[in-house]
Amino acid sequence: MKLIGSTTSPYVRRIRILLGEEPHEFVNLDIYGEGRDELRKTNPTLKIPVLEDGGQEIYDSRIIARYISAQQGRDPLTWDQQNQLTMIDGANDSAVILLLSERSGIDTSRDVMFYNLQRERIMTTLRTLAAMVDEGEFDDWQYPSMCLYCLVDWLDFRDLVDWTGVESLLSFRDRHREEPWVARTDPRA
Ligand SMILES: N[C@@H](CCC(=O)N[C@@H](CS)C(=O)NCC(=O)O)C(=O)O
Repeated sequence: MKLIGSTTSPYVRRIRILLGEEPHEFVNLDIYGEGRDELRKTNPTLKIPVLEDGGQEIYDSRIIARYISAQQGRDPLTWDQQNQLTMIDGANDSAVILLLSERSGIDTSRDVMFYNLQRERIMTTLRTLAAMVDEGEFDDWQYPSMCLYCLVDWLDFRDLVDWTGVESLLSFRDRHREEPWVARTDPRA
């Protein structure tokens, strides 16, 4: 099994944590630099992660997680867990847009519709996820908790949000720092 990604992507990190000790090769690409040609050969959507297993390529962390979870004999996600993933991905996708825009020299703090929508989505989803954390919905270290961990830690790493009112997400992150593969996949390392 081969996982193609990068050490900084939160979508890749969740799969690395899920894979844990499963035997696999990890290919770390700089997708905006010298690794882009390799990415072009790998995935026409030009996104990571990509999983290759016995001639089967799989795109998108959500589908990759389904594939790995089935192999690991994990229960399929409930509809509520699927909704949690959709919220986590919604916030994550909008935050990636903000980061790539900033790197393109665009001031995303301007009062314009497109960036207002991204910032609003990030905060509405984070507030809902923080309330779920307070209700104990992410106490178990299952795939949705791994995804939430990777989102929160990445938003903090990239300094993309003001945590006022959603501090319980940072406490959630701090409570789970010792989980398997979390330290080994730290994007700051
Ligand atoms: N829905 C995808 C999102 C993956 C994604 O956006 N990955 C980022 C890296 S953090 C990426 O490859 N971005 C490339 C781009 O947007 O051009 C998944 O869950 O795998």
